[in-house]
Amino acid sequence: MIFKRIIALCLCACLIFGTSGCAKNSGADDISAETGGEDLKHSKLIPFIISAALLTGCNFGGNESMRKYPDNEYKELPQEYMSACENGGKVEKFVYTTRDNLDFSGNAKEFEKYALVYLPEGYDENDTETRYNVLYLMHGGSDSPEWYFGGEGQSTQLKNIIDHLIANGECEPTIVCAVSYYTEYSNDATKNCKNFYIELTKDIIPVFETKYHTYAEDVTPEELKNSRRHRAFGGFSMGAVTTWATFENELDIIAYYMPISGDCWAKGMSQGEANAEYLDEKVKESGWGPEDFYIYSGTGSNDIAEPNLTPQIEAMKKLDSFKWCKNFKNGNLYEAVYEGGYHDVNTVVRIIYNGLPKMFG
Ligand code: FER
Repeated sequence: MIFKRIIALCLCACLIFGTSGCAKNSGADDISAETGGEDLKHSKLIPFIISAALLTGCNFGGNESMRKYPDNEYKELPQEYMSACENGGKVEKFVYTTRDNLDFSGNAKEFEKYALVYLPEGYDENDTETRYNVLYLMHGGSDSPEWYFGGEGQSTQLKNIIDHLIANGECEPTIVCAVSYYTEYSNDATKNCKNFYIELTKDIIPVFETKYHTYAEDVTPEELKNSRRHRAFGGFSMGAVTTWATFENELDIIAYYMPISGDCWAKGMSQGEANAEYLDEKVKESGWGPEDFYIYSGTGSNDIAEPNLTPQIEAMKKLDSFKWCKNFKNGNLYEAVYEGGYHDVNTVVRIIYNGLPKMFG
């Protein structure tokens, strides 16, 4: 890859130094105006341009991955994506041990919990070479991982949609881990959502990413950081509240976020400006910059959370850490709106259908 880049750079250098007018031009419009009579000279450059593009893998995004950049704009979900896909993945249970992570007495009782895991078609536990992106996904109030994936061996609309996205090459094969913030020690959703990131990082990720073949080659903090662009967190309603809380705390190891139909509650519900400012401060404290993370948010136009979420996103647009964009090539923040959508699964599957292809890499 590096070798190819060096050749490509040499070709680009030939291209630049061989074209007399380019250095003087300041903008695309100027270039086309000034080079109007130089068709012949430019036709000689075409093979160079093509070979440079081929050698760089047509990747002008600037990082080593072959990341695609589809436009962020809301697209309607094709009807056929809702029914079963010929080459589908499977859903299984992942069992892990956790405890009251806020009980520092030393007596916190351990107990078992599970997540429902979507594994893409072709996932082979014995193939340790192939690596997969991972999306951790949180349900809404009084629900469970079943809300997304039904249960072990089951198929749901969401599973079908992800199967189709992967089968059609619209997103890379991705593992989806549907988690829950409910625990044996607390049913206080607000408190659980705020603190779920602790369970995620202490009890889930180290075990989950040892068992499943994510991009983390091991689960040391350093390796989780190296693989952060292959890790996402998303959720619906209280799951979105959890997503914002995870964003506040886990930028080191998670680069992509998909909060659906729910605002940040760090400064209280429906406090868009205060929460936006708080999130901006958290980004600055983290040391990461606007190029280091992406937020693909979404909601329905009739969704009860829309009047909470949209003003927060509007406030975020005005702050340094966030850059609204129609394409993640140019920024890190977007909110998709499903016209006519309510606070329900129909909105959620459509936002995930739109959001997942923008994640990773
Ligand atoms: C919101 C975030 C979360 C919201 C509702 C919720 C109406 C969740 C409520 C619940 O599950 O009780 O912005 O707006």
